[in-house]
Amino acid sequence: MVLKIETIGLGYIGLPTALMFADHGAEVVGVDLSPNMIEKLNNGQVHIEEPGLQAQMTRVHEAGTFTAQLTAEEADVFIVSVPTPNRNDAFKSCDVSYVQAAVKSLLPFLKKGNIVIIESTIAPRTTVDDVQPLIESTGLVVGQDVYLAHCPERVLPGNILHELVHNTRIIGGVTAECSNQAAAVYARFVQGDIIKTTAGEAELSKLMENTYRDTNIALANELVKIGNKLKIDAHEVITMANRHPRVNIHQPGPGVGGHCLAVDPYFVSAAAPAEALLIQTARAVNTSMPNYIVTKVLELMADAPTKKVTLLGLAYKGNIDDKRESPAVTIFEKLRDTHLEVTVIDEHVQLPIEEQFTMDEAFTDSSLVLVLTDHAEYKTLATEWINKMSRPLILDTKKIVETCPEGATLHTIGNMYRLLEGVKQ
Ligand code: SAJ
Repeated sequence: MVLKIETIGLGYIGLPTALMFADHGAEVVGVDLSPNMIEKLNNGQVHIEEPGLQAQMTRVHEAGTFTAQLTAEEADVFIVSVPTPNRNDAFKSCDVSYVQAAVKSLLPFLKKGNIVIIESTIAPRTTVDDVQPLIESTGLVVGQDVYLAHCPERVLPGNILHELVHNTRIIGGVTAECSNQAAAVYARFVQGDIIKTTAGEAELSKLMENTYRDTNIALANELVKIGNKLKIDAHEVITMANRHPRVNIHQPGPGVGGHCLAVDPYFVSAAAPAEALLIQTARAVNTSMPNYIVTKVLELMADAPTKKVTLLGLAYKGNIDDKRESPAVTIFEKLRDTHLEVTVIDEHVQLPIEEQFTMDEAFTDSSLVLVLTDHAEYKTLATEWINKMSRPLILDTKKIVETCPEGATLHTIGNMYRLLEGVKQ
């Protein structure tokens, strides 16, 4: 018999997951709230940009194994993949209301033998404390009549289809049988290891992966502040330190963006605020970076020949179009509120038409170019752009610029003390 899988939430993770199952022998129904999206998907068109996804959609559309609709119906397996934003409280805790609403929407169709999987990133204990009681309100017992597990996704945008198949998959069942049942579902396409654990361990391990990166980046960002104070190049220090076989300091930058690293650590610290001191400090260091950069820009612009500053990049990281939680956006907004004239360029992000400039236009009469995103386009800065500047100073916060014409002064965030000394001389 063909396995019927229903995915609730068809966003960046839900849609690729749904199509992957539809491409591996399952009959898949995708559920989402947006009528426009549903119509597009049923016409065989994907609504998100991800390499290989449209080709996979075309395949399953032709095979007739995927359909999208606005409401839930009966299935063998339900996969919940809906957003979990930060709440507006002091600790920015995890808002599980969309997860709860999604689970409630499938309850009328739940029957014996069904498997419910939560893929959304959730605060520790959510599966057992919030989802299990909802499911058991139907009279069905988890681990006996139906199976419940948290199976977090860990894929990197831009490489989702490969990583869905090849990454290690953590399966956190509420009981051992829940883990066995959910593991068998993913075994359809996962070629990486499938590790069975408890729901709580799966929830916290997912969160700690991103928290580890956030904390490590905070260390690099703090090192930048220390290095600029002591006049020691932080990038050089990191390169040396990382030659040690057991050291891997991450890269500093203008802050940490995206909807994962800048969001997930709060889910952990909100769950145990008195214990999670390091996690909170790391967040504070990373969120302080835009202000730190803005302060340095104001110092660099104090005696500049013009008031114009040019920003390269708005996306939260290189070669993507995603601006969510982007520190570049924060820096842009803060600089715009000063006396400076700010021009921004980002070839990957859709900007209002009146804010679209060519590189030539963006560099003309500028007294400082501030690189904020590591897009490949910024590896080489052309002589004709630099020649248009009033004062050819470049501050590269992502250490992406490899080729800079003679005559320009280029410094990274790690050694901008040199830039500041030069300006003050
Ligand atoms: N960043 C630095 N320095 C670094 C690395 C990154 O400043 O050394 C910044 C980036 O510029 C960006 C932010 O951190 O602003 C996040 O970028 P990222 O590439 O580290 O992560 P995401 O948010 O795109 O994806 C992460 C991934 N998690 C890990 O690598 C542990 C991905 O595998 C997860 O699936 C994803 O979060 C998620 O959905 O949780």
